[in-house]
Amino acid sequence: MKDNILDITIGSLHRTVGEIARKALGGERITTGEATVLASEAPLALLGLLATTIKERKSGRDVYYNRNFHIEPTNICLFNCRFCSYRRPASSPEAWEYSLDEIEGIARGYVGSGVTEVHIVGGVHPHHDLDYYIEMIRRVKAILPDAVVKAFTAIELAYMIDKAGLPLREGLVRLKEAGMETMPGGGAEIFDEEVRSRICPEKGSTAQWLAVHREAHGLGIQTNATMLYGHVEEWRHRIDHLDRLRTLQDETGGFNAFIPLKYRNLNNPMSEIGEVSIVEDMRTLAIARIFLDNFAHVKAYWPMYGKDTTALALAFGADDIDGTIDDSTKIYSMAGAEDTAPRMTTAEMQEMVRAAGYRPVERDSFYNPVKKS
Ligand code: V47
Repeated sequence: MKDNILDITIGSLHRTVGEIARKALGGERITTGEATVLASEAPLALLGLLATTIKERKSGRDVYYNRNFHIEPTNICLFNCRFCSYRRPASSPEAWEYSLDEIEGIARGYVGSGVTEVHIVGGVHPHHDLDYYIEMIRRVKAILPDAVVKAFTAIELAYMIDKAGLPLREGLVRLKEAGMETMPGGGAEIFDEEVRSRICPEKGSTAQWLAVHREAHGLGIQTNATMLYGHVEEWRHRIDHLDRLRTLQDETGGFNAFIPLKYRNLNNPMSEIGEVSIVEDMRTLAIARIFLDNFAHVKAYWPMYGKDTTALALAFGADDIDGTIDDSTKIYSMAGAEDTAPRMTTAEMQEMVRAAGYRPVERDSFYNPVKKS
């Protein structure tokens, strides 16, 4: 350890920051207070080295990507979240709502393409019920039986199951039987109740989000977790968010990946708030990798960061860059992300990972390597 670059860096630091860095490096869990000190006082380069060391202990030289596409059935939504650039009222000429036949048509376009995952999320449509979503999953699964259906945020799920008058568990069992094999991490936003009430007052609560994921984990449905940062929240809110996720993961072990989502500010009711810097993005990512010692994966979601920032994120603890996408999501392009038609080939993804010094691994939705036939 003596002449190790990390040791030299840590040796030159403010004593408290150095002690916390050594603790994290020694594999010990850091507290929320310690994470706050690291977040505000540690040099960016140290955070990168710590997060990279921890990432490499978990996934070695591997960085994952997959072949996926999204289906966004509607942008009509009951809730009017202030950060959202995607939602339209039903009366808007920009509102869309695919029929189940149109959704089948989208799925059919991917037959034989090698996709291993279909990510389905959209607005919380006031008129659809649980049977409609069950039918949607069944039809997609019938067309793409080898692809995993990763469907619906906890907020969409809580709404459709509540509307059906069913207990959460029963609703999730029915969706699982229809083919919902895993769940994305959306809708988490920021768990702090006061901040949440300022950015999405109408949306399902933190308690509801956590309850849906807890119940899903109990049924063997693995899920992801997100955090929307870079708006009105402070570092203490980000760390509180991570802490609530770490606590639930201790209880269930059901989370696959954590995904920090940077607030993009084009055309939404909070647009007067600027976007945070790339330095802030990397600090947030690295702190998440260091703090979430019980999460196997941290994902840099390229349609949100943009490709250049995603490439850099591989030096700040990310071990996953999501998938090919094939221009099938509008949530980020409508909010101002660089790629207005987001798609990447597998060759591009592999090249990005190799350029960062890592080994690209195509994965399925559960992080098993995809065997090439
Ligand atoms: O919950 C909405 C976010 C999320 C904006 O699980 C915004 O693998 C930034 O959860 N600026 C939905 N973010 C998307 C999502 C997701 C994406 C990729 C992978 C996975 C996964 C999940 O998008 C929402 C919200 O936090 N969002 N508007 C915006 N203006």
